[in-house]
Amino acid sequence: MEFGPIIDFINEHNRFILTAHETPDGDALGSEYALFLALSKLGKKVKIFNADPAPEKFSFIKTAAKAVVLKDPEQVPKDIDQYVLIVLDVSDLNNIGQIADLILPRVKTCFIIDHHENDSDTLGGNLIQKSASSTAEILYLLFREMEIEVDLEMAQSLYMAIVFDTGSFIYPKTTAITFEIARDLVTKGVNPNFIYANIYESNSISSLLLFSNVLATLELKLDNHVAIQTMTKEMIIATNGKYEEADQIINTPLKSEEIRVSIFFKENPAGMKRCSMRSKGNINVAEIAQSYGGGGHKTAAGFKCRDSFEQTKIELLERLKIYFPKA
Ligand SMILES: [Mn+2]
Repeated sequence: MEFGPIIDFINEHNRFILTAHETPDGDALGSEYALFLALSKLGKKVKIFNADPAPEKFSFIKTAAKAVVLKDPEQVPKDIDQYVLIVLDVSDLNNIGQIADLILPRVKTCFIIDHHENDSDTLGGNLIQKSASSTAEILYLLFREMEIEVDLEMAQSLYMAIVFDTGSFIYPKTTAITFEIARDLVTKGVNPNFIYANIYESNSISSLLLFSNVLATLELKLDNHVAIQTMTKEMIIATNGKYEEADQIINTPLKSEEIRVSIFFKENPAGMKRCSMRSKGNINVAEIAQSYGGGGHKTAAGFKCRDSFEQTKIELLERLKIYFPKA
């Protein structure tokens, strides 16, 4: 990995704003926390601004890093023109919400650190490593290069990010490097079961009921190779479940051997519609997501739905047909 440009960027500037993609996930938050702590150690002034709140389940990480939700222009530092922006875990600047309007045009410059497949925006510098399991993996290697000591607080943040983005070390971008890093973080005192339990065994009963509603919508298409599930805002309201606790539902159909693609249509309580896709093997769902203005990885991607779920469903099945010629 070419760390020169990001190291120069860090050395040349003193005030940093960190952000990540909308609806930040474990990797987005863990990466922000770890980089916040690393930059603070170097004596830099650092702030984290996100478009959306951090899901409750990640609050078990006790850290000095505070991810602030940017809601109104008053929150922007007065000396914003003295700051630079580092965008983490996303390379499409359409996916950083109001940060793109309130922060990006007013900072000195910006740098992107990411591992998604999208064609990246290049407003400033870029460190894109598509083969990395997570943004946190790239950051760990950067800290090692810069000889920044990873303390327990940073180690927990990085580990949370890696566990989240690899589905506990099983998704396709999990490599020997991922395990080497995990080994070092555990050596530093991270407790793997503690992190796992907080991420994957901490949902509410309401969300379990929401899950049962969503699973009941399951449709099997293209000779049982494609599973489709739908979560409406009515289901969220009726069960009192949490939208952000529904992120694992998409993985359930993939446990069946025949299922090669899992599609999840979801609507948040405000009525915003999204489509997430997961696949096995060679089916590139990132390519499909990109054609709808979204992005992701080859086997995990998503986009915002402009049309109805029904219309989008028809189009997606049409696109997926080529993978299942016998269906
Ligand atoms: Mn990530």
